Amino acid sequence: MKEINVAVTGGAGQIAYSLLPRLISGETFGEDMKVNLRLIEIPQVVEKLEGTIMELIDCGFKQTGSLLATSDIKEGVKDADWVLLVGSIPRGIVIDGKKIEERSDLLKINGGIFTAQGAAIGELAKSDAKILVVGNPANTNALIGKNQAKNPSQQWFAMTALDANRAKAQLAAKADVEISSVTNMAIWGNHSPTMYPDPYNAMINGVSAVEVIDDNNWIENDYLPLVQQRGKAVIDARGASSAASAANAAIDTVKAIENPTAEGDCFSAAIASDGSYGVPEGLIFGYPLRTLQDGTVEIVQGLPVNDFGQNKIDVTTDELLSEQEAVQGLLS
Ligand code: NAX
Repeated sequence: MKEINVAVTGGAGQIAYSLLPRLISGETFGEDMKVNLRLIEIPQVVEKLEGTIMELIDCGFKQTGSLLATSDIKEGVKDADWVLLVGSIPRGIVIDGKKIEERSDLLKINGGIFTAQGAAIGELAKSDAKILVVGNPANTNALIGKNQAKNPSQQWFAMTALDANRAKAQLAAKADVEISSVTNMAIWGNHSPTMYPDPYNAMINGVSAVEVIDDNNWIENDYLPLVQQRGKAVIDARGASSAASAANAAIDTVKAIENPTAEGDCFSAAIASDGSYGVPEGLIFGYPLRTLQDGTVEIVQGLPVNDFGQNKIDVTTDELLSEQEAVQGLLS
C-alpha cells in the first residue's frame, strides 16, 4: 500500500471524534492508502489521546498506519501530506480571569496559536502539503497560518463545506428534491453569519435554484438566515456545536481537493484570493472551486453576480478585512 501522513490538531475534541475513524477507514484517501495519523493536542489534554488511539486500533481498518499522540506541533506536522487544523480556543473560555466573548479577543488568542502552527507547517510539512483550517475563526486563522508558513507551494484552505451542505439541504427541502439534485453551491466569503450561500448560481437538476423554487421572498428573507444561522440553531437544540456534520464536511473537502470535480459542478472552500470577483488579493475568501485532472485547484471564473449577491459579497469582504486588520500584527 502507498502511505500518506495526516496531522490533526484538536485530536481530543468532538469534531475529531467523528473525523478520525473516517480518515483511516479507506473512505477518504482510498482503499489502497495506508494513513499514518498524528494527533496533536494541548499538553493538558494530550494523555486523553491514548484512549482515542485505542479506539482507532479497535476499529480494525486495514488502512490504519502508525498512530501518534503529541503536544509538539513540530513533531506532529513533520513530513505531513495533509494537516487538518481543527483545534482552537472556543468563545466563552476563561483566560487569566477574563471570559473571552469578543470576536476580536478570540481572533487574537487563536491568532497566536496559528502563528506557531503556520511556522511549523511551513518549515516541516511536505512542500506540497495541503492544509485545511476548521477551527474558528477559520478564514482568518488560515490567513495567519499561511502568512507564517511562508511556503508558497503548500496550499491553505478554510472550511466552508458545512455551509455548502447546509445550503444544499435547505434548497432541496424547499424544492422537494433529493439533495443530490443540488449542484454548483458556492459559499462566498467568510465562514461566519455574513457568508453568502449563492442561490442564483446553485442548480437544481441543471436549472437555477431560484427559478425552480420561484419564491423570491423565501430566497431573500428566509433561506439566507436559515443557512447563516444554522450553526447557532444546532447549538441551541443540541447544547453543543455541530460535530458529526462538521467532520463530514471536512472529509468532503479533503475528497473534493484530492479528486477531479465532476463536469459542470464546483465545491466550496476558502482560499487565498487572487483578486477574482474583485476581492482584495490575499484574503482567505470562500469561493466556488474546481479540482482539475492534474490536481490543480482553481477558482470558478465568470459566474454572474447580481446586485443582491454583490451586496452580500461586499458585506462579507468587509468583515474579513476588519478581521485582517485586527490581527495585522500577527501577519508579518
Ligand atoms: P472542541 O472544543 O470539542 O475541541 C477542540 C479541541 O482543540 C480541544 O480538545 C482542545 O484541547 C484542542 N486545542 C485547542 N488549542 C489547541 C492547540 N493549540 N493545538 C492543538 N489542539 C488544540 O471543539 P470542536 O467542536 O471539535 O470544534 C473545533 C473547532 O471547529 C472550533 O473552533 C469550532 O468553532 C470549529 N468549527 C468550525 C466549523 C467550520 O465549518 N469551519 C464548523 C464546526 C465548528 O464550529
